[in-house]
Amino acid sequence: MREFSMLGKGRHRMLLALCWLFLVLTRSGAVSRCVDHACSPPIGNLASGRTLLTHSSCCGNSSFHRSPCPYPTVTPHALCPIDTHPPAHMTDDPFLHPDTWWASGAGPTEQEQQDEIRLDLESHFCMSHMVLVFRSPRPAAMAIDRSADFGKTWETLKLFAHNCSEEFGLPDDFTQPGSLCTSRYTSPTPCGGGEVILRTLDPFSAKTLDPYSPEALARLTLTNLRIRLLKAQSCPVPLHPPAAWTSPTDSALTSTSSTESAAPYAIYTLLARGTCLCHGHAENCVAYNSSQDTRQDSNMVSGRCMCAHHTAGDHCEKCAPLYNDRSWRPANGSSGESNPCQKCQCHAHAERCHFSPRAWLSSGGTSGGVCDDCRHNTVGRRCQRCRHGYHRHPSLPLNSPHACTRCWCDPRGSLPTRPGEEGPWCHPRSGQCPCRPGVWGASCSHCQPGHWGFGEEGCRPCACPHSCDPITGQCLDSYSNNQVFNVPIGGKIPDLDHMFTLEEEVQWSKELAVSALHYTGKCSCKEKKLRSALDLCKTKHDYVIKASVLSAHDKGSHAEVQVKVRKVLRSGHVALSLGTISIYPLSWTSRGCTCPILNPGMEYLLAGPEEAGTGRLLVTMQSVVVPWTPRLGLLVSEGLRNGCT
Ligand SMILES: [Ca+2]
Repeated sequence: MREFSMLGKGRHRMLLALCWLFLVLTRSGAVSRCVDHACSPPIGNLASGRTLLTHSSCCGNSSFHRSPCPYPTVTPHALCPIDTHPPAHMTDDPFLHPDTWWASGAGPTEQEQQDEIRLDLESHFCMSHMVLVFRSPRPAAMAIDRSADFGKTWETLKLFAHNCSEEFGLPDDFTQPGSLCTSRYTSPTPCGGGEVILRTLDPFSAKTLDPYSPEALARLTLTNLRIRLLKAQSCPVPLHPPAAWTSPTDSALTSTSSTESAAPYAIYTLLARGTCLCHGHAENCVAYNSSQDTRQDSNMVSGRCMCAHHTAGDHCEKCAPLYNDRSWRPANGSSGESNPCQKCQCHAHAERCHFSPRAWLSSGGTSGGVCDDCRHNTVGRRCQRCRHGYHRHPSLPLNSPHACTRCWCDPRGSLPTRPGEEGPWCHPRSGQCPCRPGVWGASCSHCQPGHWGFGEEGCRPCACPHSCDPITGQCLDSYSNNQVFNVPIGGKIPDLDHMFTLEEEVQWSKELAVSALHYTGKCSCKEKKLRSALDLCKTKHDYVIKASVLSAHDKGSHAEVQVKVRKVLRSGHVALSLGTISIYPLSWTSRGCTCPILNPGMEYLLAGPEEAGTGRLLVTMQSVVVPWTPRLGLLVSEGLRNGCT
């Protein structure tokens, strides 16, 4: 069990050579090992390139334990005696400088001699194990401590003592495995080249524990390392010095032993093997801050991770800003899973997102990212909706910066915005504005069919059944007008089936029937006979026309008959021309039927008076309504030409 302590100097050098070879090999890898896999930065000596602090480095003297050295040292170097064995000799290259060492100052007595070596790191690192190679006999009592909070609190990793119960009141881990104290590495022999080795994880844990698990990191992580040399011991005088002690190093030791035997502790090498802390998400680290670049040597283990797997932070301890769709996890060093961070779907409208446990749960454990600061007028967990006052552009994709376009609502036809709202509002998908009553169109810009008077109060319903002039509200009363719809661009075409039901057809034919005036049984008309053209002249009719009856309409208060004028034989104040006009039978109002009878489809000779004021052509009981014949036409034309003058 004590074979470690018996490692010779040659074996120690071989170990260092293997480590160095490993470092060279791992740093020259061209293909990233992080692709779809847990990865780790190269392992190196954390003490390399860094300043070790000791009592002697603050002008070490024998009274350090009465007035401890105030780390970090502030003593001007000029005031100190030249230190021929500075702490840096513990971290120099063991191949280039095989015989350099640090030596502590001498105490009043060997037993009281204490010293301390401290390594302050600028960030969190992981240390797997450390090795001390002593030039002096190894201490009779020693402690190795670490801090993970930059020196605020300390934890002892291991105590070393010849007699654990005597020195520390603890059992020896030889007799009680797992004890904090051990008697390993405490023998004074070998007097030179004796090693002390500390493994941060015990061999069983090192094999079974995922190195990126919280349990492992709790053991491996540190910001400061402290070696307390508590009790020195002298080399037992060899009764028969071994003949093998003839190496140059050993002869150097022997030759200088007389002059430097006062140094109770002397250390060739301090090796703190470790890496920067990256949670399995990086294979390289760079200097923690730029000021370090100037004094960084090639063997130095830097502290800031170059993160892969969409992680971020000095230690890849969080997800990159846009990759928080699931919570951050360390990689798994046992299975090799990289456990990368997942990108949030923000449709190119956000540059960061955060993880929401609630969103994660509601998605059934598939997505928990919530986009932050959605741009381009979008809102929503995924920036997938348009914000108030904007609506989706009908043709652009959602990830376009112009996917949301501003609502345009006609202020006259739209409902006013509510207090506190900025700008007009429309439906976020369709862009439909909220219209006032009777108003139509996506931007509420015109009246619905059957409404009129677009303005601040919306549009009013037409007074007549179907349609009216959209500006004046005047009823458009012909059948044909009903069929003309002012369909807005982008508006909805009115439901024609609805507008013209069978019922309407029935109503129309009934109107025709009632007003067509062929209910001869209802009214007994004493029709005026036309015996000669003189009859026309006698009565002094205002108008005499040849016309065919197109239709007749019951207007409630009166009847209106549409005729097509074929020939104007005489006209009064109203200028008549060929074409469709209306004539008004008066007898409908007074008698409920119209005499003389005007049958649609028939062609008549019509003569009657004009209504004063309106200029309407009237049909009275004195009117002439005679079915037209060519002979009659000839007769009347001739009579009017000759007799009515
Ligand atoms: Ca050295």
